[in-house]
Amino acid sequence: MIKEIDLKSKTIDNLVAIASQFDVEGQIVEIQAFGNGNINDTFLVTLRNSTQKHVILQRINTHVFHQPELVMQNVRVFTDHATQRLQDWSSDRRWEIPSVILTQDNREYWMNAEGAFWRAISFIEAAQSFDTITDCDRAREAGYALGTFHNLISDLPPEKLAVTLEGFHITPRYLQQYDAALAKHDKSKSPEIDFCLQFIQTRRNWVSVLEDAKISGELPLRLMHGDPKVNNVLFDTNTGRAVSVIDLDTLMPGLIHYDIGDCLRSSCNSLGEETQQWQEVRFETELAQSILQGYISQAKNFLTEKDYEYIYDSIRLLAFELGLRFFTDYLVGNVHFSKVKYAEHNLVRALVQFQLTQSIETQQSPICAIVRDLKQGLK
Ligand code: ADP
Ligand code: GN1
Ligand code: MG
Repeated sequence: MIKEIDLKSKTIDNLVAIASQFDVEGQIVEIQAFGNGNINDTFLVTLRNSTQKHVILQRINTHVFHQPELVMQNVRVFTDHATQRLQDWSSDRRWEIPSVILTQDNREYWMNAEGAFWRAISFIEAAQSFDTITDCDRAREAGYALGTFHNLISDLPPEKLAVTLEGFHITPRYLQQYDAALAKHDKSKSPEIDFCLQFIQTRRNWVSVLEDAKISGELPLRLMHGDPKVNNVLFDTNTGRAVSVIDLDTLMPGLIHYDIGDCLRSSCNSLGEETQQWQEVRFETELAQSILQGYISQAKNFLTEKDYEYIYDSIRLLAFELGLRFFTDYLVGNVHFSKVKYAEHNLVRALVQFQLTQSIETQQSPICAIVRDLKQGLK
């Protein structure tokens, strides 16, 4: 938790000074650490005498995002486009798009002398995120949220957005990084490490499944969110309905299958990514059915036959890929996922994802049947 400790030791005055760089109305009454994101440092700023009750203040992790100004550029292109699209939206449902709050001198971010990169984002009021999902209604809403998000960007050409994280979700690249890490690793052997090594070894030849489909043209390059895990979806606190997809840092050209897989791998694991009971982790197909129902209700107009064919692979691959990323990061000493609470944290996170992958594999038939039935139901 090096970064968090370092931030907590900053005086609140420092954070107030940073928040004051942005064009926020009224007086700042409180600033507190907020949310459970793995990458950025997020704060909730509470205001008085202001039309905005709160704003989100974030320090972008520049060890992960080397060109954070490009991230902000992408966010602006998206928010401008989606806000425009929303004006012609026929649905009367609540849907919110977070907006960038500019600095006092009209910039999208503020940097201090040491290069810390800060931004402010409008806070979506009367909404909350969850780290896990346990019921089908919420699962359907999570799927609806991703479908709505994809729908909003379905007419925005991919080349309008920059690649802000080279190799993100290119699973064969993660395998190369893993091989390089393994060549250097000096961790003592343990049954858990052996399990991970073996698990990766037996799936090596399959990791390019989505990249191959991209290269062959079976799956087109589109825009993706990149990180639609469950706690990046906000739900209305009164109605429980999904109202926004946040965390737009990895919005860039890619495959929508990375998003579909990531949404399902994260939402259908009711023990959550952070459980230490990794042997108990299961992929819950009932939740998957509801998510896909919600998703397809919004995405059916742009999904192709091939898109449906790769849904099962995308779920299996994204769980495996995240396990591989966590395990590699454990081997190299917690570089990307640096917010660790204990030495083996990234190892345990990897075990959770590998256990989830195994559970997905053993349920291939029912998962494929769900996809087939939902697709047939559209006819
Ligand atoms: P990270 O990249 O570290 O995951 P996020 O952008 O996802 O950071 O923010 C972390 C958490 O803060 C989210 O899971 C959510 O709970 C909360 N959050 C972030 N932005 C907003 C927003 N605009 N409105 C409401 N809550 C937000
Ligand atoms: C990170 O920032 P956060 O917590 O929403 C990560 C995702 C992982 C996720 C796993 C930029 O997302 O790729 O799937 O953790 N984001 C980045 O919890 O690496
Ligand atoms: Mg997040």
